[in-house]
Amino acid sequence: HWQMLREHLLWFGQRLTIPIDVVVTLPTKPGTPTDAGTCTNETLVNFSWTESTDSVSGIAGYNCRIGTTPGGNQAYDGFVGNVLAKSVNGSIGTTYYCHVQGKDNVGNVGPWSDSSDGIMVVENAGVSVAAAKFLPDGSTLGMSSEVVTAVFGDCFYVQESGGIPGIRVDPPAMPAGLAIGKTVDVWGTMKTTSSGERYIQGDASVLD
Ligand SMILES: [Ca+2]
Repeated sequence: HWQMLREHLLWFGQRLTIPIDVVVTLPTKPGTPTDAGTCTNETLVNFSWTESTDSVSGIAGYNCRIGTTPGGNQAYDGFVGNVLAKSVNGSIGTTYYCHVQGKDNVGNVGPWSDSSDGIMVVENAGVSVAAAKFLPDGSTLGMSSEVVTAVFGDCFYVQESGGIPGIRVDPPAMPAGLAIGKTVDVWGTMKTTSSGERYIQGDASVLD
């Protein structure tokens, strides 16, 4: 117990040190946002994530960025409130990525989540190889669970399980884990080579 007796008196006695704990906790890193797969024919692109926590002050909500590159913010950059999902209107042929950051009730922000793995808005989702070949050049498409039948240095071929024909896919870089017999999802844009071969300028993710 202490008491100030009079102001402006200089104190020459023993110094007092009174420790004060200031507790600052930052929100935890939220879960990586997820999307509806590798491609969608819905123009409303939805992302959802698992919560960030803050044991002291509680979570006020999330800063959310949605971009056309991993870590980008070209499509959305803002505070979404205390929800675990955000949608944007996507453009056909564009791939979208999302990452989020928790904000607590006293304004501290935590680390950004990792970026989602991307989802492309396409005109034609779930098409077969045969159907893809009927699509005009420039059509965007997605194909599910195709089987890899050949792999070259800069392209590969897929076909339906047990089916013929196959179609060539030209990716920007060969997908990790790609090999003959693997099952892949493929998405991209239909094109035709100068020699008349139909192919997909696109990408793939290996499912198993
Ligand atoms: Ca995805």
